[in-house]
Amino acid sequence: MPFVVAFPIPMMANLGSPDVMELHLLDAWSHLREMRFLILLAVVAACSLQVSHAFKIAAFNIERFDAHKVDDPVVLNLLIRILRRYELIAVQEVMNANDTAIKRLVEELNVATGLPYNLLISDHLGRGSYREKYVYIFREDILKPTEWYHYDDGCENCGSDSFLREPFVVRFSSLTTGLKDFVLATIHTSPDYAVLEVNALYDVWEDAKQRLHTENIMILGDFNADCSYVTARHWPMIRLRQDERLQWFIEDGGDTTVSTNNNCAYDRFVVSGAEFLNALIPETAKPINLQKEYGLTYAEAKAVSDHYPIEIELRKDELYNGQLFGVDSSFGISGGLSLNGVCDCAGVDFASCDGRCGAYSRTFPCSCNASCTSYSDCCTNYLAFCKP
Ligand SMILES: [Ca+2]
Ligand SMILES: [Ca+2]
Repeated sequence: MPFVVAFPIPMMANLGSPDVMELHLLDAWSHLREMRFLILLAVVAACSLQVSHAFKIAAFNIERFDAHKVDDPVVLNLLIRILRRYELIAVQEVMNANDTAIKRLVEELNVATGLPYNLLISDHLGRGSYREKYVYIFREDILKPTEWYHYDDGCENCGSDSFLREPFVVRFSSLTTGLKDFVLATIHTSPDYAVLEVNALYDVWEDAKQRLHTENIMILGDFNADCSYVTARHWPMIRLRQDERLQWFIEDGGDTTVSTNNNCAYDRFVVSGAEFLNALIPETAKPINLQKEYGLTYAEAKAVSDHYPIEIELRKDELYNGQLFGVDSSFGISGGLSLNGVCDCAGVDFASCDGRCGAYSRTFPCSCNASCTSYSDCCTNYLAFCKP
């Protein structure tokens, strides 16, 4: 039950010196009041249980999320109003190596809602010193993460890995939705290599199906899949877009950016599996325009993020019996370390950018990262392979 109520006890000492009879009457009256209060509470709780079945998943790039956002009471309040719409949120761009800011956000969310949200946190991901974490925030009373891993995207020390921030894959067990078991894989692509990384998400999908023995998979997050990063001419070369078993939910004409100067559908849901697709209510998929939804100025919305959250609703379990998961697991679950081990780089051609976009090291003879053009140290085939 999402309710915790303290009953005020009448202070007998303040009632003067009533005789025994009066005391019994007062006692009975007070019990009657408590009973009526309890019945009222039960009715309210039952009603709230019925309407609490709506189940929404969100993906939200909270631009450079760190302590300065939870320290700002206006931004914190807005973040809580946004997050409380959802049962499950995949957050991108969590900056700090220590998780104090994101934990504080979820603690404040729990105080505001009276609900037990918990969080599952990825490794600190990136190729250089700039790193980000993925975080799943979820209602622990109705959702349980049962398996998780970082996608193994190749060898970072050879420059042959495929993602700047490899996807963090989590399987959830869900009580209140018709779909009881599903997998989410969240991503924040490198804008410089969005075409290649969105294409490589196809391999993440194939790998997840094999590892987890399910087709019910949603890839969600900031794909950077629009405007200058992914253009109409790129779609034919992106397997994730071409395979008809995968359905895309935020349309190309959508706008997931706070900026009023552009109209970019960077953030997406991509879903496979007949059961998952049947469980979704397609018309509920949309970005939440923060300015319109919360009556904010551009500056107020921008203080929260440069992205809008995107959301989608899952059908409820019509036969849900009110069962809840226990909430005794630790607060702030570590998702462990990325699987990238040190590789021997056998067979890797360090003079080529084929399969090595983003590669940079002082020990490499040439570079395949976006700044190689400014430093004039690109491998000769950089443009051909990395800027399709
Ligand atoms: Ca990587
Ligand atoms: Ca916009």
